[in-house]
Amino acid sequence: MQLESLGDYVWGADGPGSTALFEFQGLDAGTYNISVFEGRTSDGNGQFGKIWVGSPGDEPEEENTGDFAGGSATLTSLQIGDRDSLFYRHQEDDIGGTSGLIIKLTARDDPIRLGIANQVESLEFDWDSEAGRLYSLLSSSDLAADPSLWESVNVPGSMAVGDTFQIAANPPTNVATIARPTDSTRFYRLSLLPDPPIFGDDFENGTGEWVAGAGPGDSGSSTWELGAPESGPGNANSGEAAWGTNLAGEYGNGSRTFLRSPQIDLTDVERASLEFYYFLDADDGEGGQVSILDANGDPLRAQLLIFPGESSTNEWRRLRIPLPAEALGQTVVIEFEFLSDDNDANGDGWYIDDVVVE
Ligand SMILES: [Ca+2]
Ligand SMILES: [Ca+2]
Ligand SMILES: [Ca+2]
Repeated sequence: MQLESLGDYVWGADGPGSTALFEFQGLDAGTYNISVFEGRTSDGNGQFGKIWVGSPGDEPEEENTGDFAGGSATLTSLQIGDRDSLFYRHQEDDIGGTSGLIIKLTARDDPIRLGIANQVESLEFDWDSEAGRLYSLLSSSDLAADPSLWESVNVPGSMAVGDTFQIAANPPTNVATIARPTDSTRFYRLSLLPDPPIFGDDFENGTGEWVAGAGPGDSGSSTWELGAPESGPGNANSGEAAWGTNLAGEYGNGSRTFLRSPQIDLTDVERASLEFYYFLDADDGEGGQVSILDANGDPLRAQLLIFPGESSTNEWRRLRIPLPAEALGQTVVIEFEFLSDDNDANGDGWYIDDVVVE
């Protein structure tokens, strides 16, 4: 998915110096060859990009594809772990472009070793586990059945989340014992579950510890409200509820109104991304901004993101951005602030839903 656009890409053009960053999530762990190519055959000024693995902060300083004008470039033997993303940053130079990317898995990482001991009355499983990870033991009487149809086994000590019994890691080796099933043949596999988000709120369960308030000079003409939007997008991005600067009707003049998240503990976190959905309809010179605050409400990173008004997004948009280094290793608060001027040309405002830090 597209992660961000810089320079002219924000405005839909593609002038020299513009960049566009793409993130590919959820790739199977293994070794990869990554190829990028340009379909156009005549490109007099070369074509370059950056390809890397890990997180946005691992971006190389310089291009690393080499010149692939009129052809292609391939980076070989990239190791992608199960927590890694693959990134491609396109570097625009006004002539040519990127026609595509080929992501080729050349060797899948070895699966986790799962041992099973038959104890007559019970079955004892053991596997090598990694700190902080979550596992699920899956079972089926049909080896050929689609893995998504295998049932999650209720292992003693596991935690039910939906239909999945999550087993916390107990490194270096997890041991789980279950009563031996009565059927004559049964198959088991171990699933490594994705890391749960550090923080997430779809706003379907009330205000919680979110705080709506006003900054210095606010006129009081608009406030952040939680509920079903009647103006703007006309609906929440998920479920029934979202936050909006006036859920029914336009915002007023002179707004400086903020919405602050609960405290989010990033004490032991080395990298994290912020994701949320937004709808914005504001006049020129007005709009929203996102800042990262510390636990006392002081800015760690003011104006991490700025959303200038001018026209309406017309739909909910997803945004995902890595949290800056200043925000890591401590407890933070995310602030969404909406600002309007004293000009009567106003819009439906800013709406926020589905905030996730992971
Ligand atoms: Ca070029
Ligand atoms: Ca919602
Ligand atoms: Ca205005």
